[in-house]
Amino acid sequence: SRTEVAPGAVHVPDWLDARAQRTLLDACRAWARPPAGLRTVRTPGGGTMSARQVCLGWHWYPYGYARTVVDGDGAPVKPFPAGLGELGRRAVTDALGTDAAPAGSAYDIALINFYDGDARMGMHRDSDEDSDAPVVSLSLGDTCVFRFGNPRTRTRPYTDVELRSGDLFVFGGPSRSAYHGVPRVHAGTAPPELGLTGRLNITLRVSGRSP
Ligand code: MD5
Ligand code: FE
Repeated sequence: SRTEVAPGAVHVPDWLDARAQRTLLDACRAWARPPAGLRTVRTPGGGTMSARQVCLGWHWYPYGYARTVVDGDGAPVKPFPAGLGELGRRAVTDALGTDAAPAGSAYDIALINFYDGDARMGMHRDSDEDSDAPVVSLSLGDTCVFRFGNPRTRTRPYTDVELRSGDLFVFGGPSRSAYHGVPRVHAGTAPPELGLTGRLNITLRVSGRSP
């Protein structure tokens, strides 16, 4: 099934089967190891993001992209694997159709966010990429409430959607610039056989930068 939550914003529940979820989780665990591993993100205002993060391809920091972990151990960011680019193109094709998928090896950033039971993500827009290509979001582990807002304000109107392990969400077209956040994670709801405590979200993005 496939639900268009807003123009260009499509939720595909259960897009990754149990085996694909396991493979992706194992890969995330390897990417999370140092150097350039999982880190806590600090915002310029002195805040701390409760979701911890690891980046592939380009390193995101508040607010820009770099090739090294400028706000962590200073190591070069791990490479973006070609397999994730293919997964991203397949995701966009399934959610939005062939015409919406960016060409060739366009996907070159993966941001992996780890949420424990108390983690949240406040309402924000993703605007540090120099590209309006669709963002691909994959969820593993605990169910969360994903809040999909609007392009104008941090506040209502918004739609709350439950994202479960294996779900795909693609944000293209006018929805690429909508406010969004994760107001809550339902601890202990991950599929037991996955062996994950908490939630992982993988986003695939196009930097729009030259290598
Ligand atoms: C998450 N991550 O569940 C979300 C999924 C982030 C972030 O928000 O910035 O790492 S990605 C949701 C997203 C991306 C781009 C556009 C829109 C939503 N949107 O227009 O709603 O950890
Ligand atoms: Fe975001």
